[in-house]
Amino acid sequence: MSEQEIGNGSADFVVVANRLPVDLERGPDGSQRWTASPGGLVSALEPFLRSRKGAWVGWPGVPGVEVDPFSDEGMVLYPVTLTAEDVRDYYEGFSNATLWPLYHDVVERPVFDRGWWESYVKVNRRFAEAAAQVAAGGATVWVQDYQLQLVPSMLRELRPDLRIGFFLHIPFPPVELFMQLPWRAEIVRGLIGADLVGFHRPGGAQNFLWLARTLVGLEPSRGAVGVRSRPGMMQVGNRTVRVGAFPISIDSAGLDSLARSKQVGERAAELRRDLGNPRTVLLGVDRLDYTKGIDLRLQALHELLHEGRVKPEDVTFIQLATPSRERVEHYQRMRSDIEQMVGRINGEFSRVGHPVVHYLHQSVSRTELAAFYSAADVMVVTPLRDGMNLVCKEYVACRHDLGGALVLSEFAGAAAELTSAFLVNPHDLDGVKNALEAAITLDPAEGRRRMRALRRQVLTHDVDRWARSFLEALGTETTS
Ligand code: GDG
Repeated sequence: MSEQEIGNGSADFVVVANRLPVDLERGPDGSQRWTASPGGLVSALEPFLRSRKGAWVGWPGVPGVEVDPFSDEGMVLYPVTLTAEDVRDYYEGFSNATLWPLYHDVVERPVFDRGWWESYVKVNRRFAEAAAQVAAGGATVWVQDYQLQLVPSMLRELRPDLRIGFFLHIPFPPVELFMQLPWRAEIVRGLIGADLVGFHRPGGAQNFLWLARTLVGLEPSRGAVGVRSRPGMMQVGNRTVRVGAFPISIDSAGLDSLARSKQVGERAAELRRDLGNPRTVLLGVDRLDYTKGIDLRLQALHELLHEGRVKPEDVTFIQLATPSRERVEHYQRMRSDIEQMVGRINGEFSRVGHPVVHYLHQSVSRTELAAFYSAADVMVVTPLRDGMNLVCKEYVACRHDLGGALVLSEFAGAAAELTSAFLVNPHDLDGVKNALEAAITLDPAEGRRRMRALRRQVLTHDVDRWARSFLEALGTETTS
């Protein structure tokens, strides 16, 4: 592609997401450099982006910088500029202090602020305009996640020739909660600009269909097939909008092979030695977020230690809590609560040189993370609500030795697939304690049986299958 073509109606396949798959970093001397931030989504979509003329529209992660579109190994990166006010109002405000808590069962109270909403509309329009600019005639555009729910309709207005898909990575809430949103009809109207609206779970798709009927007066298409396994359909003017469930997953084979590597095996053994070879290593891995139930699992551990059901000399609990949204108030409060609980447990139960809880507020490399998963006897995943939760699938993908046990919240989307885990209701503290104790004392043969079943699911349902099934339902050619 020539330099003149970059960003100008040249891409056959466009991903629109809040963030670009690369971050712009600025040095103290004002210099700029790009660093890759590869996540599951990036690796799943890369083959599609590179095999056709692909483009990715997103924010480079730094406020107030204007960067021209550029080409990176066959893919166009199209940066969208956000000012410091946009970051405060559209991103930290409406996206993360209104929509995030509202869509996660109002675990925290959502803030409804008219100024934030205006910013959300304005920034969504900017993303839609960028996508309209870069997409070729008849291109497929795939819009990602809750920050960009108005983009489908805005983009359709600008470019009726495009095929538009939307996928929501977080739960779509029960209708009673969604109805609290002052701008509920606008959001639904934004989403129905897509040809296909995808959710992790059929329940989310059903809620959305009901709201589209109730708030916007849409009728299901004749012959709609329901949303259990095939997309449901609605008539929007002379268009059909399909709605369905597409549970996301991970690069299962890639992680399996990383976990089998000598480097990861040795590092996992070293980690256990460093911990003093405890009988049981428990592990939590989460963005530090109030939806993840980190406090609940600490409380469960605290009570088990108190009751003597778990001996401090036998267990070590590692909580890796990756820094997240540190400027949002809910997150600051939660961080100090969790750190206080860690201090309390360690104060009461640790010995010199042997803390019971190892709390890491930092992020580690993918290889190090695979070693943590490989070293852990019990993986503890207790969100109050989670769209899917990839961490539990990653743990399973790393356990080629069929070791380890998974304690998993029923309120993670993944629970529908990982039925051989110890499933818990995170609101039921006694239930969480019982599950932790059962996982700690699990008979190895039973553990292997459970892990084999979990691996069968995770290894056959990977992120590539997810992307293909979404794009096929959207009617996009996926063989290349
Ligand atoms: C949203 C939805 C849905 C974490 N710490 C480190 C690290 N991670 C990686 C994990 C995992 C990812 O971050 C977290 O993904 P989750 O799915 O668990 O959670 P969210 O960030 O909330 O994601 C969620 C997802 O979107 C996809 O649709 O499943 O429900 O909330 O991949 O491994 N990775 C590395 N170092 C860390 O310290 N390298």
